[in-house]
Amino acid sequence: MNQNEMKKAAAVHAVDKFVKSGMKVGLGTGSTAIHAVYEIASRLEDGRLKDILAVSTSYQTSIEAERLGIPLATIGDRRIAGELDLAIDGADEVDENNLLTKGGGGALWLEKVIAYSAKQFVVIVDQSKLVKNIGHTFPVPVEILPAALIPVTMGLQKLGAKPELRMAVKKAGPVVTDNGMLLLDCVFPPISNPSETEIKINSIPGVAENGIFGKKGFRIVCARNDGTILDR
Ligand code: A5P
Repeated sequence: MNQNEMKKAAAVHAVDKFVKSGMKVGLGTGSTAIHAVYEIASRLEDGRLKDILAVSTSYQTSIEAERLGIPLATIGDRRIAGELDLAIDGADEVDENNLLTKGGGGALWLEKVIAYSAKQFVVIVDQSKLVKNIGHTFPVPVEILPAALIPVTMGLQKLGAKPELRMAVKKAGPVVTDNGMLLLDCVFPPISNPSETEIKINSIPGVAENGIFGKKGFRIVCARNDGTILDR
């Protein structure tokens, strides 16, 4: 299997196993999560799923979900009332304790709100995303208030990071997120306690959110290139 086939296999497995009719579902962002969006849309279309109400994590996902006719609400909508049955999303790295780095697509802030508001968070990845320590090979994205660029950079350096402002492609200057913020991609020395680092980063004034997902209890669905699925 090539990488895109693995992404699709993980997404189809997760939708098949975890998405049930009547659920309130968070839809992630990125090249893996979009396969889950397509699978849910196809099941709504042919009747295998009914009465799904979804909350999207980005413009990318909202545009596709709207185009495909998946009913959307916001997390604050009274039918959702701040709690989802399930959220499905990709990740940039997954460690041995099922903790994650996310935000390669820049949507980490709303992704974290949705993931942490879900009774169950299912992470869909291909085998290239499994690592021993997060934050070392793939940088941890940190979403920041534009006016706080310099002090936040200094604060992150004090934590041992090497922050780099994410630059846009097809636009001059930096990436501006869906929330009007900037992103600092931070390479850390191997992170021994991700949950603690997640909190330390967020305590720097001017940080909106960071891409370490250090909450316990995430479910990982990982597709391997031999066609098998690791579900843990
Ligand atoms: C989006 O901001 C990210 O958190 C993605 O979920 C993550 O980068 C994984 O993306 P891919 O599935 O495209 O690798």
